[in-house]
Amino acid sequence: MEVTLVILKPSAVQRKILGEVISRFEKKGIQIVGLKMMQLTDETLEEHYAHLKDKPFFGRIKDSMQASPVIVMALKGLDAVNVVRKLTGVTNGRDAQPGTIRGDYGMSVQENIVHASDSPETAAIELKRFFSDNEIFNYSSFLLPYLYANDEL
Ligand code: IDP
Ligand code: MG
Repeated sequence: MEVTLVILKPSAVQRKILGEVISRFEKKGIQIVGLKMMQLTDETLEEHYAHLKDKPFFGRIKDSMQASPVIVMALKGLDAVNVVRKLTGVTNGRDAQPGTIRGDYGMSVQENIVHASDSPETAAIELKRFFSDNEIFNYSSFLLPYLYANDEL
């Protein structure tokens, strides 16, 4: 099973759609193994969005991610990284497929509701960035036999 990182951005917090977005992951069969609210710092964002630091809009992204606290979540499932990216949709909310979170809830590239790790390697680094080991839980999911066949696990 993989664990991946999702951030519910200020665009989700302010628009009061946290419950709906979290519910989508739950209904898909993804297990929530970590969840907390936090105010992101400049330092964390400069690390998290290092691949964008030379872009002219980098300052705006940082401001946007600090406009309110965010919710960070650790989500577990088979191929969770890929599954969660698919549920999230492409970066630009106007291009994202209807049925995806960005496709259903957003009109913007920047204000696009969620962050999701883009590979297992990135997920491992990002989970460490936002969670300490004792904030990620290992607990039985009693639905497992109804979520997966034995040979998938
Ligand atoms: P991703 O979130 O789909 O993985 P990235 O390219 O990693 O997309 O960009 C990280 C975040 O930076 C995006 O989710 C979006 O909020 C913001 N961003 C990316 N490109 C732009 C842009 O061209 N204008 C404004 N914000 C952008
Ligand atoms: Mg990205």
